[in-house]
Amino acid sequence: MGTVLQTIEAAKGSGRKQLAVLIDPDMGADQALLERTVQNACMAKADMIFVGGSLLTTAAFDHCVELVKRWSDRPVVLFPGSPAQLSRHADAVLFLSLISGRNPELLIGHHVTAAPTVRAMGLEAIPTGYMLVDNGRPTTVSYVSQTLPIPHDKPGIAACTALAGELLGLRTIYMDTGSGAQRTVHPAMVAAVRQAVDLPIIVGGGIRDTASARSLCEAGADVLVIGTAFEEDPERIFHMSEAIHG
Ligand code: 1GP
Repeated sequence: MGTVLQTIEAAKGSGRKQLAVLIDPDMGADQALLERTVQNACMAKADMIFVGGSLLTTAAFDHCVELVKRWSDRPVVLFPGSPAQLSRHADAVLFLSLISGRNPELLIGHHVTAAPTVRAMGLEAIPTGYMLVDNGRPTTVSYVSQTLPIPHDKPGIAACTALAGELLGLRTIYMDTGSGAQRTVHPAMVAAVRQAVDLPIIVGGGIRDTASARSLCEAGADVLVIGTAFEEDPERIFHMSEAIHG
């Protein structure tokens, strides 16, 4: 079996869209709920499980990742909101650089802090250009990161930003309107980024229905990340998975 990045690239190459279920590490406080969510993700044939969040209110991050790994046979990928969100129980970490923003700590600072730990844990690091996109109101991630998101209706800015990330050697682009967002990234913006770069494109934030999942995939998204919709309605994961996998 190859690395998680190789799996994502192979799926992209064959046109197979992927579903990543995002688990908020605070869910670890309710182990029964966490176990149910992980089991649902596996039964619904989610391709990966992402664990992370921009703001944690509980301290049991490592234990949460350990439980997710124990209960699932899918790759567990960290989507860290801070260098504290690392765990040797995961398979990989999205080594995120917030390229839509101009906060040096999130472009390189936290990476310097986290790099020795990532190496010591033996985690696969997936160099990822993270682009925050405006969804009409501030989200936790825009507030916590103290960065300005890319305007929702400016696909050109997103395309140039993604291209810069590709030229810098990043391996995936993650476009996000933030957890629980009122609207998703506009498919036209995904299409513009698809035109600009050949990297796998991950899209998340506010995906709640099969129609928007399909239109994001058609626009060129390779991986859809869904969290809030499954927390609100766990059954929805089965419909969304079908819509994404076709
Ligand atoms: C947030 O992309 C993720 O960073 C998922 O968002 O919780 O809105 O699905 P949702």
